[in-house]
Amino acid sequence: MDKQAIEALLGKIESTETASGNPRVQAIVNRIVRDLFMTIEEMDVQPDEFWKAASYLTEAGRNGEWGLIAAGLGFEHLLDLRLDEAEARQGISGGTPRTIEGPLYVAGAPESLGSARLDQDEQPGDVLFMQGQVRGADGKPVAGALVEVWHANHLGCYSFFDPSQSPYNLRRSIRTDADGRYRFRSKMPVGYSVPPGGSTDKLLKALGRHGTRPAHIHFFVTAPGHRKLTTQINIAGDPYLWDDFAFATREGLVPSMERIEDPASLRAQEVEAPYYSINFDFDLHAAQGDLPADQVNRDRFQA
Ligand code: MBD
Ligand code: FE
Repeated sequence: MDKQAIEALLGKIESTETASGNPRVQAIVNRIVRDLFMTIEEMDVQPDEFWKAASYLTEAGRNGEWGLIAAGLGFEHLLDLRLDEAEARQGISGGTPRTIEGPLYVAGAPESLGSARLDQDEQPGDVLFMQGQVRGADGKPVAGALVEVWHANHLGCYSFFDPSQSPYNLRRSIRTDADGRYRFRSKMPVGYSVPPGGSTDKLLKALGRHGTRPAHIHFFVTAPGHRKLTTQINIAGDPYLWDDFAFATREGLVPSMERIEDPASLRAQEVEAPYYSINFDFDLHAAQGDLPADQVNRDRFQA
């Protein structure tokens, strides 16, 4: 098709917009419509294909899978890379790397001081202890920081989204103690896979991709005077460690894990079988102006 005819149509559409609209929305929508017009033209998209896409988008919304699709197409990781760059431009580097929140956080988990047990439901798998310190940019421990932690069970499923688990199973909020320390006991998570037959699964299959994440544990770390950290750690040795469908694995977020089996330790930790232990410290950046917001607004669930 004649590109000038496309330009003429774009111009006509944009000319209907007025100052009563939102200029930011106008600029972004105009850009996306232009890009999609060009895609339709250059890829010779047929009417059937266009309407199939419209149905797909409708279905994905009805299924509540937009958060999964954003992760799977790499949008969420792109936003992380852009935040990293914005911080680097202000001379901020180092600290614990951020990585994506994902769509499965639930607000309102029980809060405790210093330590918590996350596994409230009976479930198979190895016991996992994880502990460490929250530190500020000066390297000093941060007392009273809030460490929000959430992860999947032995089947890769998250409470709230999986009605077979009790509310807030494997979800807790831990305040660091006077030495800036947190500690929790849980059960080893298994990697998540997108719901079979769902919208994300269909899209990934059409792309010849899988929809599996390596085993991981999510964190929000917040403390007054510091930038909020959204991150995850991965369980070393997972076959999908560097093949995450959400592109979230990063150097610095794969702590070594110790298997502990000596009887004295088992007794001291009140566990019956050998367990795993991960030490991991969170290094925060100081809050400062001239940086993109560290509190990201998005729709979140509250149980
Ligand atoms: C998850 O558990 C997750 O962390 C992300 C990012 C996407 C889907 C499931
Ligand atoms: Fe997750």
